[in-house]
Amino acid sequence: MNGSRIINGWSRRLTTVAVLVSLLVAVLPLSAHAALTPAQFESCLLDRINNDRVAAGVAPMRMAWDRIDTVRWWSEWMSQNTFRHMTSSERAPALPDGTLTWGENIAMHYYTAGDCSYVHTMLMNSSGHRANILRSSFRFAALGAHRDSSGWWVTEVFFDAFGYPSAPDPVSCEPGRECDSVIFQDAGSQFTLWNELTDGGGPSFYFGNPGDVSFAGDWDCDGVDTPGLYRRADGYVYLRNSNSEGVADIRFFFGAGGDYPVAGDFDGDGCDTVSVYRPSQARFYIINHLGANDGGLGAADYSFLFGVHGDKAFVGDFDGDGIDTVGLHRESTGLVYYRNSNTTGVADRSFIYGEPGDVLVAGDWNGDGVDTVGVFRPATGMVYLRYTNTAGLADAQAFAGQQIRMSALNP
Ligand SMILES: [Ca+2]
Ligand SMILES: [Ca+2]
Ligand SMILES: [Ca+2]
Ligand SMILES: [Ca+2]
Repeated sequence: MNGSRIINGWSRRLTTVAVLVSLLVAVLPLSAHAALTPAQFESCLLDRINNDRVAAGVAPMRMAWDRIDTVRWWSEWMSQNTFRHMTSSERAPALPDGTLTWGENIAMHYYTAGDCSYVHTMLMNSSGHRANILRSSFRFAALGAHRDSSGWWVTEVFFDAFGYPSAPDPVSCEPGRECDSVIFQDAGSQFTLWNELTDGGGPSFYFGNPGDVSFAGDWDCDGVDTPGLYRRADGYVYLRNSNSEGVADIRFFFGAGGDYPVAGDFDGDGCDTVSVYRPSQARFYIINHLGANDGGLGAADYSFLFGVHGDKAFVGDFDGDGIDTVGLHRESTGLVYYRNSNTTGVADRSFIYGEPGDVLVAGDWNGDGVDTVGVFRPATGMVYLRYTNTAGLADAQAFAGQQIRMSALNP
């Protein structure tokens, strides 16, 4: 640790909130190791922190995934401005309602490669930072890392809060049930499979182009859901029959420019097909077969009016009768409403779920045969699942990182 340097360290105590903040900077020579991503660096820090806590007889901390964006932002802010602690208003988004106690470490390390060990060891060798890392009253850690040409900038906020987290982590599906999994699409059109939202990211593969709107379904009726894409500019549909890298197995066009794709089993024959919602008309166009060979599908089997211009369409079996029907989500307010038949009429149910900007899908998260809502929140990378189609807190949550779209995958 030659060259490490403590710039400042201080602590103060408020009546209800313990505040422990420390700053640290170190200089080390560069090496040829490959650089980690910020997410890898943060996970590395959590591992080191928890190894040291367990060795000291203290319970490990859990990552506060829904608070990560604030500490990452702060690390980036320091890299562009100056090395200092957050003010209380800057820190506020990192601390949930009901915060009982918290502490903050910041560090800068002039070492752009290797893993997080140098930064963590430097912090552990400083009494104030070490006390924060090992404090038994802290149960959660929001760890944010940012790398620039000079090195790694790190912000660690530790806390405990009453009523946090608001939702438990998802648990594996109960024996004898079949629960939906999910597949994520990122901005580069890379797909990542998750097994029941519990494995933190399974196989990844590229499919389609950035900008394609993804969904999932069982195109060949073999019981396995796989991705599909809709190119909204020209109405082209690209379907893949396996969850692996490769070109589309099925290509055709349906709908018109600007349509929004929906996929599901609208006639209950066990095969999913691709239909569209035309926002300009607030009309769904449903068709129960797929096209082929770059051809057009022709007219829809039927169409019906539903919803309000600008709302985003989703599909699910909300009453468990084996037939998928349509719903709409108003991203500006979180309003969710759906029908249990593919016909014009008022919504069979409506409620508010999630926050503005959330991306909504429906899936059978708990394996009871009924599809319910889940949202992906791009701003924080969090997924929130609800086991009933009602307003309320999430029944489970997970962290998916930088994705743009989530689709439910039947097992
Ligand atoms: Ca299939
Ligand atoms: Ca069908
Ligand atoms: Ca149904
Ligand atoms: Ca369910």
